[in-house]
Amino acid sequence: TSLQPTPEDKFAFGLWTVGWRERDPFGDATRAPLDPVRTVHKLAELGAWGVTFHDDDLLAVESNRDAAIAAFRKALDETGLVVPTATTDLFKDPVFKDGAFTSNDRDVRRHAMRKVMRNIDLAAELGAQTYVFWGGREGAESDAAKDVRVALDRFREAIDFLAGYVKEKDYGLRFALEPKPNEPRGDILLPTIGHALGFISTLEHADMVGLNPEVGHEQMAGLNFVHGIAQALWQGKLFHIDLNGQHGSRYDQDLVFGHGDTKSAFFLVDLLESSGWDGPRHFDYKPGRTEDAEDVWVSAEANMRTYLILKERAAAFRTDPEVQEAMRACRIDELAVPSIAEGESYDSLREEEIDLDAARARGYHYSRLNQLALEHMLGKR
Ligand code: ASC
Ligand code: MN
Ligand code: MN
Ligand code: MN
Repeated sequence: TSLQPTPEDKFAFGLWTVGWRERDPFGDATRAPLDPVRTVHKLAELGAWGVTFHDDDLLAVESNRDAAIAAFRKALDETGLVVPTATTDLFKDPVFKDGAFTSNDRDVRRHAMRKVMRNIDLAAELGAQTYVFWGGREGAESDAAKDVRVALDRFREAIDFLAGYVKEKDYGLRFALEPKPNEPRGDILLPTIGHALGFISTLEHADMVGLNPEVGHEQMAGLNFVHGIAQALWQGKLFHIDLNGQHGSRYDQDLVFGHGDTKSAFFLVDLLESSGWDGPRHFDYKPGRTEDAEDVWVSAEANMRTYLILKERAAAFRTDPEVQEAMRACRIDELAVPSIAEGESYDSLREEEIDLDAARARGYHYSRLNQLALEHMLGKR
């Protein structure tokens, strides 16, 4: 298979990913600002399909909003790159230090909603289908500082209000909430996929709100990202995805896709591909602090190469007759059989008996299957 990405692969990058200047709590930026126009051209050259942005990302080198948007549009027209998704920066400005939709300061909450509305107008104009909400500052460092139940009231109020705005304008956008457990706040509201799914079920416009889970964010919470994505798919709530890499529960590393827990990345690609996911393969990573202006593009390419390699490896795994035989030996197909037959009575279940000793003794043979997966992943088969 070719490792040359094409637009059919639907690879997308945020302007803030390749454009990340690598500031961290201990050091200043190591790279110069990147012109969004250059990013669009460079991504198209590398075979990407889409580009995404926070409102403020567009202003990286041009502070006049209209001029910045005009230049960005021109680059999109010249390259054919699409804008599948957009989002609002509700975290950088010190005004959001106590949150945006959940700041204790009502004026700040109203300002945040105005900021989102303005960028939703632009997102719709550029043809975006998904609008992401990452509530990085919605949280607290002290349990005394924030009444979480009231904060969730305000969070819900904001999402309902903005969803109503999209419906009134008939923009056809869907919202995708992005969970993260902590950083920059000590504790962030809607910390995991599960919390966010629960929150969505309480919304007035729940039909148009789903998730944008990020690999590293679930892994920071010690959770299995593949299981989280499977449940989001199962509930029809996977609206978008942020692919990157992470090594366990530590600060948010935003590594290149596959450069963290590679085995989880293999099973993630296997899940996305076998479930028929046809949304963007959106990378939300940060080129390392050590990387120079040219390395940035090597790292961007690495995300796409990793995905394509894992896609090929996952397909080889699925189609290998030995794997299929091993899966049958594990009785994976048996899980698809409903536990209760159609029309079966309570009595018929009650009267049945199982050979408990045989069931206790029977193995499930997962070691063989797991090793087959590993060998396919490592290219040994
Ligand atoms: C987003 C998003 C994140 C954050 C982060 C900002 O929009 O998906 O994970 O912002 O990338 O640095
Ligand atoms: Mn992250
Ligand atoms: Mn993200
Ligand atoms: Mn991120």
